[in-house]
Amino acid sequence: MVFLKNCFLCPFLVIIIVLLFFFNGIKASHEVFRNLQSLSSTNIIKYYRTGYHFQPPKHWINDPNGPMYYNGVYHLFYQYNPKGSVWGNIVWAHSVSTDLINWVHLDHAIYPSKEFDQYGTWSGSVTILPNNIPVILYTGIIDVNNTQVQNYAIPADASDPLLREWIKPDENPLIVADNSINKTRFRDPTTAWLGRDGHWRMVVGSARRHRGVAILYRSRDFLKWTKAQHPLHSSSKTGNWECPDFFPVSLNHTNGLDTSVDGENVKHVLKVSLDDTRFEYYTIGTYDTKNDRYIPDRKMIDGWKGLRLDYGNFYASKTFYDPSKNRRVLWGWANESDVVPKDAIKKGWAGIQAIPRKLWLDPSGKQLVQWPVEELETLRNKKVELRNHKLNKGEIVEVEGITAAQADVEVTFSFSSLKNAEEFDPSWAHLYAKDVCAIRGSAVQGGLGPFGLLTLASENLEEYTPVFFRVFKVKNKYKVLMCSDASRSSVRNNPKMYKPSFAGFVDVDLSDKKLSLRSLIDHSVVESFGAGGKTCITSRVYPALALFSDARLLAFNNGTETITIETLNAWSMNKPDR
Ligand SMILES: *[C@@H]1O[C@H](CO)[C@@H](O)[C@H](O)[C@H]1NC(C)=O
Ligand SMILES: *[C@@H]1O[C@H](CO)[C@@H](O)[C@H](O)[C@H]1NC(C)=O
Ligand SMILES: *[C@@H]1O[C@H](CO)[C@@H](O)[C@H](O)[C@H]1NC(C)=O
Ligand SMILES: *[C@@H]1O[C@H](CO)[C@@H](O)[C@H](O)[C@H]1NC(C)=O
Ligand SMILES: *[C@H]1O[C@@H](CO)[C@H](O)[C@@H](O)[C@@H]1NC(C)=O
Repeated sequence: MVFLKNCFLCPFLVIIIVLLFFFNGIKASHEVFRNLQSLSSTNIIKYYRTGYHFQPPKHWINDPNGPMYYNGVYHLFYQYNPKGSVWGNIVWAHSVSTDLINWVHLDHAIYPSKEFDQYGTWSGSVTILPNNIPVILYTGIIDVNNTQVQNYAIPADASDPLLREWIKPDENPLIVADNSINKTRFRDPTTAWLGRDGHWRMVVGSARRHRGVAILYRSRDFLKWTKAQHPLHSSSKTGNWECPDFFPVSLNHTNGLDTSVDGENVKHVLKVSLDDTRFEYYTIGTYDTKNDRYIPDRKMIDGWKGLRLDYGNFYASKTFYDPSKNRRVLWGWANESDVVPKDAIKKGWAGIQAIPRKLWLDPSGKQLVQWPVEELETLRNKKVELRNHKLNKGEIVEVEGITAAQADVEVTFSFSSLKNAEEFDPSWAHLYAKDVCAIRGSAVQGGLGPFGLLTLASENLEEYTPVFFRVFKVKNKYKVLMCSDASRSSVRNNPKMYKPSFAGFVDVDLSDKKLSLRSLIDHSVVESFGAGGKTCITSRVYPALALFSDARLLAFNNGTETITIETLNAWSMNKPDR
């Protein structure tokens, strides 16, 4: 083997083998730290805790599970370690709300207790049956080898308005992997949908070698499930699919559709979380109900370069249909990125849920659009604004008079010409947007842009997280890059800290010469929505100086084209009452 003769990788292989030996854990989607997972911290570090994002009082959280609206109450379950702040001991924690903003934390809904889940109660979904009974489908781990099965749970008392207690009937497990399925890659059942033939369908995430697969099951009674001959969909070289989400969207309007809706002017979306990249991708396509197959539209990229719900720190997301407001709502997990495990123990908590977002199909049919749920606006407090403020090259303006560490800001920028747009270097054609952002950051002066916001900035700009646009010329067209760049977000000198230059391209018509941006800033998270929610980026950042009242918010322009802030509205954000 040529590879061994000239083995520059060998030192790394040795390190990997040593690491595998040390952690000796099951390689699932999580790093496993057996010695740390039940270590609780006595003091909770406050300064990176968020003010208005979803977080339990302490310990580790990951995937949102089974979100639903039921009899007037929103339910959010989520993967939770009741004993510590790294992944482990996972249960389904349970919180309820009437407005998606104020949450009450209840007892855990599901936790390992039976043969069919004693080694773990992993992610899943809720389906509300026609008799108005919500049923949870979730993945149970049945042995030390990480063997995965699909189970169900039902409310002990469906008339309890909070659905506090859940039971796991004896028919479990509902589904075990047959021989064609890798038992350790068989998880995260979706919400089920009802076909015209009266049979339920749902998919489970999996992989056949390096091909990601959404295995399809059918059932008449929700208890006996049969594997379909073909998966709903699969895609080569994408690795293991986690947390699949399959749902219809309407071409007519921005309202959401119940998961079983199909017919005229309905498209379907398949979203998967890729274990290999730890990012999520989706395609838009057609659900061929006759053959029970999903077919992505021709121009969709079905892999690592595809569309993403969020180009930042956002994973294991899941949508649900909210009949009370006719919308489809998206939840997603934003992990910590400061962590070496030791830090997590010290901090006493890890992980947040991103602000729930309404999600719909762009009229072009080419992408989804997302916007924070309107309820968030009830937390807006003191408002400040800027109107028609010009920014020449190198100029900045501070947005004064708000709590810049806990704020919501919406801004529309305009410019008078596109002629200053820089050429898009042809050698970047194969790069990801984030790589272009790393090369052309906010400090690299340009033509049309970079311009945008400087969030969580310290007094003398020693640290800041810029969220900005940069417009490039490609032949006769324009390409808009949106960045949320954590590379200067903290002066903390921890070489292990993850400070990515997250970015996505924005498919937007520039004929009105405007670009809009909204950022939700909350101590250690900046969640941004470009061009009305066409491109979304969540960054987790850990400033050392820009804490509480020392944080500042500014707008900047570093391009030769003068930029006008047409309108900028910024609000201090209240903490929810609970
Ligand atoms: C786990 O895997 C090992 C090695 O393949 C095997 O010897 C053992 O019997 C398995 N344990 C269970 C509970 O399946
Ligand atoms: C099954 O999945 C595990 C990861 O969960 C992987 O290590 C293993 O190689 C897979 N087995 C086969 C036969 O593909
Ligand atoms: C979209 O509009 C058409 C024509 O009005 C109607 O037939 C169809 O049911 C609508 N579809 C959805 C999903 O609202
Ligand atoms: C704008 O560019 C100048 C020159 O490169 C740089 O010093 C400054 O930090 C940049 N501003 C921002 C906000 O990055
Ligand atoms: C979040 O944390 C960073 C830094 O540790 C990792 O690089 C990411 O892979 C991780 N994201 C997920 C979804 O686990």
